[in-house]
Amino acid sequence: MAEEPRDELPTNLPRLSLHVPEPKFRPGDAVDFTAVDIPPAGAARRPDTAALAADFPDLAYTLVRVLDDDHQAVGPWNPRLSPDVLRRILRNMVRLRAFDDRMFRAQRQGKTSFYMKALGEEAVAVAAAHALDYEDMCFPSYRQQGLLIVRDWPLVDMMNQIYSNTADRLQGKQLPIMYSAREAGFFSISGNLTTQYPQAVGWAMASAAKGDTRIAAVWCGEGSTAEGDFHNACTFAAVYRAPVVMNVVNNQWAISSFSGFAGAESTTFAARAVGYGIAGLRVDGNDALAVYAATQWAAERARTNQGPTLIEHFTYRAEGHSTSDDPSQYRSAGEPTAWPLGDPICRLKDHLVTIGEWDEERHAAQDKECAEEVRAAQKAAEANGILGHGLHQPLDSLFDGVFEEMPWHLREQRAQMMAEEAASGRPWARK
Ligand SMILES: Cc1ncc(C[n+]2csc(CCOP(=O)(O)OP(=O)(O)O)c2C)c(N)n1
Ligand SMILES: [Mg+2]
Repeated sequence: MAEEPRDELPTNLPRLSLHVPEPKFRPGDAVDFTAVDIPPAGAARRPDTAALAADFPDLAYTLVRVLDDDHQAVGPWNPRLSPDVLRRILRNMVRLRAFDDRMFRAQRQGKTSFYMKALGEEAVAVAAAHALDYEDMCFPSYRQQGLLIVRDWPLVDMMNQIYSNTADRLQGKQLPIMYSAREAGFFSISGNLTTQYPQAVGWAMASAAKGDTRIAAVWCGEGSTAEGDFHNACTFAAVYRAPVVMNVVNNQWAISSFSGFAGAESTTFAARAVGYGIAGLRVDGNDALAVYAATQWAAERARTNQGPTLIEHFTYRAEGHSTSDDPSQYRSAGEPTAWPLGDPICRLKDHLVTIGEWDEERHAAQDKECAEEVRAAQKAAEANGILGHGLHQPLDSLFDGVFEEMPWHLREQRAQMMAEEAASGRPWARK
């Protein structure tokens, strides 16, 4: 119970008050992002990967940027990728956007209950997946479907999971979009925010304890850094110098709470690293080349036993949080277009065009090809059923897959459920 206010207060002391963060713009407000500090591309230094974390705390407070306003790749972080690799990164971002677009619409058509887009943040997962080794273990949040897309996981399999249909390998036991693909080094997504952080650090520690060569990479949103799990993971990673790349995707929003509620008014998210003695980088998350370079640098540190790196990807969530969200209720509609770091796909496309390795016609044709690839995958997935067309899995499979050997009380519950269903006459009980 709250304590009653005191009757008598000292007259010689100021009254205490709390600071409650408030976002700059609310629905209907004109948006002006000029206060967002954007250092020029190429300005941040690039320390040697063997440098001590304490030697470059400044990199946690700036922005590593490679693509400049003239679409050139500049500065010490330029990863100098071949045009072929640049085109592959671009294509995978386009594939991801096409996938998101199609599945978002599928939810609106009632074919699934839930979907989450990565609109505007495509570079974060896609460029990182290109910079990591296929063998490295990824611990994603729900917004890194780009990892699976780059690792060429079948789109049909992802859709089967979204539809919880007969071909869903997870048998409808996970919320749509909470994929799990061990063969692609993609750890099961958890709806409980930030559990993947200590799991990733633990996996990385195990890899090192076994004398293996594989590293881990993990992602969470900026809002999720407020979870205790984030901080426990940072402590373990710092103490044991775990071979892990820790990514914080600062897309400014955590459903309807803005980044200020996770601490963004006082400092950067990359600055969390400084307090733990971890290497920290703050990166332009809409610059695929900067994301690639930072990930490659952090991965090299991890591979050479220099320990963990925390990378803040400064970006913007251009869409609602999920299909269950309506951002027009809490933020200005002008924000996504006013975001000063632009669109990651356009920026990489403009770079390729500028260096003479791409053109608008090829880009338009690629858009069509990727949309067609996704459409064909959707058709194949829907042949296995969509959510809402009744049960796709045998009812008694509900209890499978938790324990190696089912305990007696679950066997009893299963038998009771089946008996009740048989008595109800509902069709699936007879399966
Ligand atoms: C432990 C826990 N708390 C709250 C939620 C509800 N929830 C789901 S997503 C979300 C916002 C997370 O925001 P952020 O970490 O910034 O990631 P983003 O969605 O922006 O990618 C919240 C509060 C949850 N799933 N788990
Ligand atoms: Mg967020």
